[in-house]
Amino acid sequence: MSINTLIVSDIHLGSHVARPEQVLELLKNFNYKRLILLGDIFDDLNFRRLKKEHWNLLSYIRKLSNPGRNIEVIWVEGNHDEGLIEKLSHLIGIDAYMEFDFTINGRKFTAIHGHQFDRFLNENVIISHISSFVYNKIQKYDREKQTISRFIKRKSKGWLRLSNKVADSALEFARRKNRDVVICGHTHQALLKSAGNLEYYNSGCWTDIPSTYITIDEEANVSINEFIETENLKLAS
Ligand SMILES: [Mn+2]
Repeated sequence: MSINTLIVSDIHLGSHVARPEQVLELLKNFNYKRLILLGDIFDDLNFRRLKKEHWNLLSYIRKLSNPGRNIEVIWVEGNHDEGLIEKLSHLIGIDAYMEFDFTINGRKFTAIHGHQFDRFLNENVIISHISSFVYNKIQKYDREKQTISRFIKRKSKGWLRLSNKVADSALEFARRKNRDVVICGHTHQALLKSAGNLEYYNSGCWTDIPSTYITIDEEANVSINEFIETENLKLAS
């Protein structure tokens, strides 16, 4: 299927719940002119945690960025891959940004990871590290269906409040920047919110099932999609 832009965020390579094979399948499923990796592509700076499948995905992304492919590959920095950009962007061969502006069919987009709008995270880094540690532990013991961690995420009022707060701040950011659409990741919660003519989309994450991603067509229509695994991949894994 041909689209203009494909956006994925929060892959968290190196973590136990990363799904590099599924991301790779997604990247191969579409034809696109632009790929935006919208932050938290890596879980942390410890590369020893990267397995073969994680490196396979990185080397595919590197191939995509070959000039002959005519695909613009963009990496927008997230809070988990903070500090990695300088070291890695040339190794993987892609351009890195704090925020990235683009226009499709006259519609002005901005893509930013979203932790900038998360005051709780910024002001309480330690508390948030502890809670994400607990969340990761739960996910680790519940890898198959991830029912427990998804239940916690769905039921947690704090999480929904955060997800909404990031949306509102991002919409305000887009208004000040005079953009039409703002796209974020970070909250791990796929979401669409609008305010007047402005639209906010969150691409969700790849550490939960179903994993989600964003597509933008040539008319600048945006959609949030759930990834559906093919039988082939299910049999192989
Ligand atoms: Mn993040």
